[in-house]
Amino acid sequence: MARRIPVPQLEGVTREEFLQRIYPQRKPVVLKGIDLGTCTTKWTADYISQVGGTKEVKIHVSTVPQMDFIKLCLLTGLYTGLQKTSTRNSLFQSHQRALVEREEKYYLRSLGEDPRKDVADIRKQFPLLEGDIKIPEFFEKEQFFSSVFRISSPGLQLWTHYDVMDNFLIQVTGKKRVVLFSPRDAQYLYLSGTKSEVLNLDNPDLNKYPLFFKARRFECVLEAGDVLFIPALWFHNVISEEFGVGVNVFWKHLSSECYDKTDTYGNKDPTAASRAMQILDRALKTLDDLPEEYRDFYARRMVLRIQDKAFSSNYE
Ligand SMILES: O=C(O)CCC(=O)C(=O)O
Repeated sequence: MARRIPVPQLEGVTREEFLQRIYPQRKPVVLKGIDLGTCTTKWTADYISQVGGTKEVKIHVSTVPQMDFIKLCLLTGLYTGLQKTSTRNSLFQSHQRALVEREEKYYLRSLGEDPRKDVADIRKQFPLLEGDIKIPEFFEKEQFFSSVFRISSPGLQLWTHYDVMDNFLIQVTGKKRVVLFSPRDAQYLYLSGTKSEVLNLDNPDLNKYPLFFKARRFECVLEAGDVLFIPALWFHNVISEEFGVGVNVFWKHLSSECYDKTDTYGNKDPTAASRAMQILDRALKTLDDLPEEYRDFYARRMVLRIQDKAFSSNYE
């Protein structure tokens, strides 16, 4: 079983303390006692239904608590306290009976007006709710990337993934358990793109994922009013212990030109990283010209070069 390391919790941290002491460490931390405005008392399911009820949103529906992309289906409907009131998505309609016969779990992750071009921004998509929440002003305005409204059913688990932006995950109501893994442990997480294939963190299939137990597991429980700082590239897995409403705000850590201009979700690798990955894929393909014995030898030499270059000792 992986070691569980509690994420530090800090009370009443100021902007200066955060920027000078906490941010440079590039480690997750739970900030408690931050003034978030009236949202923590106002944002009940009834209130959100009234204020946001005419807004059409896309909601993920899952027949199992552990969401993955295969068992997931998107429905378009009006948001009324996470009751579906209208559906347009034919995929959903064809699965509707199967879904309602079992227990359904819902997950809302707000999107921009045109998700292919626009980032989510609660100021634009939910102007009537925006006034209730004070986003901690710890970063410069130019660093702002997106603000995402999230609502989830109790028991729902979001797969382990990383984002490329720094993140303030604001738990407005409800309770969530968040498990985090350092970018340094990426090699134990069985990645497929930005996600880990290991869905069941508490009882992983160690025959399939034998190295998973080596990943150091950081953990915290977010209560209403808590803000979790998740540095870019830190993996996170979120289980909603109660029905909960949250907002997460992505901030740029690197200068704007490093990021992929087509990224509206905050999870496309920086352009230099994508280019390097493509070159690596080409290099590996080039090795296909050699017989297996040689391919294996030169692949090992490539691994050694990468290890020498990438695993710097001063970054923990
Ligand atoms: O709180 C959630 O529902 C998910 C949060 C998350 O994945 C994120 O902020 O990137």
